[in-house]
Amino acid sequence: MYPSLLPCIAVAGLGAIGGVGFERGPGPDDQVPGAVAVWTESSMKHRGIAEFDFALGKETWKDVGSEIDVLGVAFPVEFEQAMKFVIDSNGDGKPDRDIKGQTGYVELKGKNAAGEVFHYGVRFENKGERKYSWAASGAMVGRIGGQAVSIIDANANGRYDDYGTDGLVIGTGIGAGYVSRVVNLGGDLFDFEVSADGTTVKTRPYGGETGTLKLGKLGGLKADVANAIFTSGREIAFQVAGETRGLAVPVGDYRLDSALLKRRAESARVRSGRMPVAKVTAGLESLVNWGGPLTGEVPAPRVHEGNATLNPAVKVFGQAGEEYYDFQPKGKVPSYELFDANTGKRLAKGKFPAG
Ligand SMILES: [Ca+2]
Ligand SMILES: [Ca+2]
Repeated sequence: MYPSLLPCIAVAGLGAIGGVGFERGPGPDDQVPGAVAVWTESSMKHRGIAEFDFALGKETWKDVGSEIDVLGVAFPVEFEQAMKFVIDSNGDGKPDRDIKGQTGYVELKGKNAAGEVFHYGVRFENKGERKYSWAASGAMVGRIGGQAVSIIDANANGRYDDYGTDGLVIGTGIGAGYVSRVVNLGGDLFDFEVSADGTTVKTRPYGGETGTLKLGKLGGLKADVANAIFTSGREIAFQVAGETRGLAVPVGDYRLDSALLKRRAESARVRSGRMPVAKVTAGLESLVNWGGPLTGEVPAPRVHEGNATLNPAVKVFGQAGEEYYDFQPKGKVPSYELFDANTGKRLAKGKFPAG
């Protein structure tokens, strides 16, 4: 049996898409909006993460040049070998840390424009001779409303207040959503504000109407859902993977922003594709059924004596219209069966071209 994350994909040349499953039913008890909502302030502290394993919705990797710049502070870099450089991690003019090989990690220390000391974890990936990229490898962490909260500078600009972009992990899992104007802490919704330097978070009970957003089990695919983020507008986002009973969210239209599927060393990403928005209405549950059966679409496949020639630009869709892409590792690809979209007759089977 082929052990791929996405074991088999039915391919239709003209593309038939599976149905879309949205159901509504009674939701959990409605929150009663509080008459007075008072902000509560929580302090957060940087924690460097040498073994970074958060699943982020999106993240920015920047090139390592002759320095790394965080918040306007330059941390000089000097290459000693094709795959080795030294970095001045505290800006005192002396290189103090070696980075070599495929990956590396360092915690930087500097002073921001206000003269306050900041710490900033950075991870590196080798991209060739004398070429490395870096991304944030730390989080501002604290406890809010009884929950562990981690905020990650996912776009590597030194700030933690990029709503809808920077990473937010609630609880102890690895699945990150985005920093959001409204968050769910232990089942209750709160307005959420984070300072640019990430040291202060303010919350107060959310006073608007709420419903439940529930992502069903990933149908037919042998993979763990590392994260699944739905967004409503640019600044409201919820990570719903692992929320098997659904998650209370403000009413609104929710769009699948991204999800990451993992199985051992294999992974695939998911984006909304043709999935319609999930409408969450007051007091009700909006259920999104996703996953297999998957349908692939290839432009003009050719079949000759049972051998199919497929354009590698295949698009793979799930039952809600969600699109699967970025299959890793590159060489490992799903198998397929090619059907005539008009007659349903199987024309060929095989594996997708690598790449
Ligand atoms: Ca130094
Ligand atoms: Ca940021």
